[in-house]
Amino acid sequence: MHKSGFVNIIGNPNVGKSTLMNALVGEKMSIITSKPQTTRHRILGLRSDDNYQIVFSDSPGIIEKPLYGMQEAMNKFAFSSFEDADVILFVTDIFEKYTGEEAVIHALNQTEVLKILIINKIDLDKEDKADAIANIWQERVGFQDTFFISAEQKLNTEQLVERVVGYLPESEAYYPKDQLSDKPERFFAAEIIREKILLLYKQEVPYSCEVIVHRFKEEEKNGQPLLKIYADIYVDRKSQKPIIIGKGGEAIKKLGITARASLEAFFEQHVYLDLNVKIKENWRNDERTLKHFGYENG
Ligand SMILES: Nc1nc2c(ncn2[C@@H]2O[C@H](COP(=O)(O)OP(=O)(O)OP(=O)(O)O)[C@@H](O)[C@H]2O)c(=O)[nH]1
Ligand SMILES: [Mg+2]
Repeated sequence: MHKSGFVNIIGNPNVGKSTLMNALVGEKMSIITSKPQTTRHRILGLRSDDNYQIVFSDSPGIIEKPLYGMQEAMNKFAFSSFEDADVILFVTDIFEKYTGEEAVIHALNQTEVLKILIINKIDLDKEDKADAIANIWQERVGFQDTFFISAEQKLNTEQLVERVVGYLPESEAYYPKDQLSDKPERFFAAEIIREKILLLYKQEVPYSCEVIVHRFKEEEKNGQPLLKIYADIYVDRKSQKPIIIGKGGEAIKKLGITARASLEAFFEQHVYLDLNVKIKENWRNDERTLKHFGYENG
């Protein structure tokens, strides 16, 4: 018997959804940073075996009060994950405070999809709070199951996979078994660059950036393969361009070096990286640009 199904990972920003997705798939599909609102799109990560295929979906953290069209699109991606699944993994961590009034709780109670409560970051649970947190959650939402995990240390994550497979319907695989994601290589290239922007720049600057890879080409140099990646970094205000570039180009140089190292690790080959900063005033609220940047299905 072969099982297949869709398993959507949902939760607030910064609880470890992307870390969990990567741990479950076994590859770096989603970028991870210590900053909230790192993930902006839905990203599929596939895990296949002879007897099953799990189609995981990572999503942006739910934003209670979206301020930009971009954040509204992110919320649409997040809320669509409540419906098109066989199993929902609702992730929270031992630090999160919920009032019980949040839209996410309403959405969890509305959906008829099977739900598993995931309490993450138990490696940091010095005061043994995880059980009490799980009890509060169980009172708010009828979860079919609860798991205590550390996504970062892969504690209990393989047991979670086994349990999830148990819940999946009998079905043929939806994707070729050797496929890992639904996204093209240039999407991952852009995400890796954006991850470094989140790590290197402060405050609002990384949130106002979008990275678009406009050329992604494998070439040869001196008989060696070389992956050439040309990316534009869009900022949404003029004043942010000199911040990205930095004094004497220092900041963008550092960005280029760290991004290139990660790109080489990800694509397992030498990379030439060309970065350009462009201004697209107020793009986070501009419908046409949002569409162009891939937020149209939000
Ligand atoms: N100690 C510890 N840290 C974790 C664990 N899982 C995730 N983190 C950290 O929590 C932070 C957020 O992780 P992400 O995976 O980016 O969280 P996310 O829910 O995808 O966040 P958004 O995409 O912003 O919604 C990062 O600094 C991770 O390293 C864990 O099990 N233990
Ligand atoms: Mg994420």
